[in-house]
Amino acid sequence: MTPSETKNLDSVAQKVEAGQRLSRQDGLSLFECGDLLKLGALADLARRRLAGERVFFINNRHINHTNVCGNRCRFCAFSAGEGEPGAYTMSLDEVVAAARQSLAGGISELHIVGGEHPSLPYEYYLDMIRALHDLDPAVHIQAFTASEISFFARRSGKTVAQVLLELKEAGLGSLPGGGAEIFSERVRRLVCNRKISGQGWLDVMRTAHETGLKSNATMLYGHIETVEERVDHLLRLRQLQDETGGFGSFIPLAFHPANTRLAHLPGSTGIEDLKMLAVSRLMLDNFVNIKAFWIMLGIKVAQISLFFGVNDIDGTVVEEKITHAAGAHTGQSVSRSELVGLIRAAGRVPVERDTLYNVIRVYDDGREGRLIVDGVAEI
Ligand code: V47
Repeated sequence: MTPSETKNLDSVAQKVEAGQRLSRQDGLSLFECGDLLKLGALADLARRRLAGERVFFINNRHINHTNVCGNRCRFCAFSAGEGEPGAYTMSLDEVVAAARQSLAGGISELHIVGGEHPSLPYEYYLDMIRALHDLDPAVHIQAFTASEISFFARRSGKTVAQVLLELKEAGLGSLPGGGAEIFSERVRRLVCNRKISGQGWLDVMRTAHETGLKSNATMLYGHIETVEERVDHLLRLRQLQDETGGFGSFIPLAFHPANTRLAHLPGSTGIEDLKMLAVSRLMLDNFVNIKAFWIMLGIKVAQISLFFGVNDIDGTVVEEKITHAAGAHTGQSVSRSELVGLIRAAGRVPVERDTLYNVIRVYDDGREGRLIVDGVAEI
């Protein structure tokens, strides 16, 4: 590190130690910092203070009901035009069958994200939520990004508030954090010019929180955004969280370039991923949960990220199409015992949570390498 980088990091470190809020300039200094381990130690301190020693995971299932999308974002390898080869749309029966399959595995959450299909009626989404809620009212349905919600409103001629209320009445529990990408309009014009604006995404989330629906927040990084734009994104999320307190977690999403129209870009490195997570923990002082989405990071980097500010490694997932279409090499699913083992090996306490971070089970039996699930010892 240059002497001025060292000086800047020292002053940020003093602020973190004193529990003070970090500024835009501090965020830039953190990204410029060449000392990854020092950054990790600071994020670890902030994590310990805000989130303690527990590491969360969830037993969930992702369903991507359609890949047909009118947005055709340049970073997306998942979407297809209507009628194009590879385009698919699940019938409601198929969505319900996929959910039913996972209920036997004791999932507590269905996580549903799809394309913005130009010709599916609004009722398809309402009926989907109703049918899934009827299937098992105890399972939390986390569905539809803020971008999809805004699309449903435009398509149905209703307001965002009406759409959210109707979906909530049908059984929607919360919103996932996707669709945020990078709030910078410069970047959005270049990579997702048909998508909801950054401000539009924040407005939908504000309305959701006012309607009593919690949500997550994300940021897609590692493509053409600058560090200034990353810091700006984090600050805008922090501001909204100050206003509503409605965000449950923040998940930085590492861009995967394969099969996208940005395939010439290299994608992020492991060091960049860890740095991104650490800076998120430090800047987002009002987000208790910083989540590493192992599907995108790889399970080993996700485990190491527990020393870089992370306190949540997402879930069992079962099936994921968006990142795998863009070249992710990770598996589709990981078992509960594997997640527990990874967390234990990091010296932390595994906790299975529900979507809203209520504790389902604390794995604190202390038996190294062994996991007791429902009274039965698993290796
Ligand atoms: O909005 C699209 C991203 C998001 C690529 O809330 C890509 O817990 C990487 O919403 N490389 C959808 N990312 C996924 C999503 C999500 C995922 C995990 C957890 C949560 C949560 C939500 O996936 C999109 C976009 O930002 N994405 N293409 C790609 N090539």
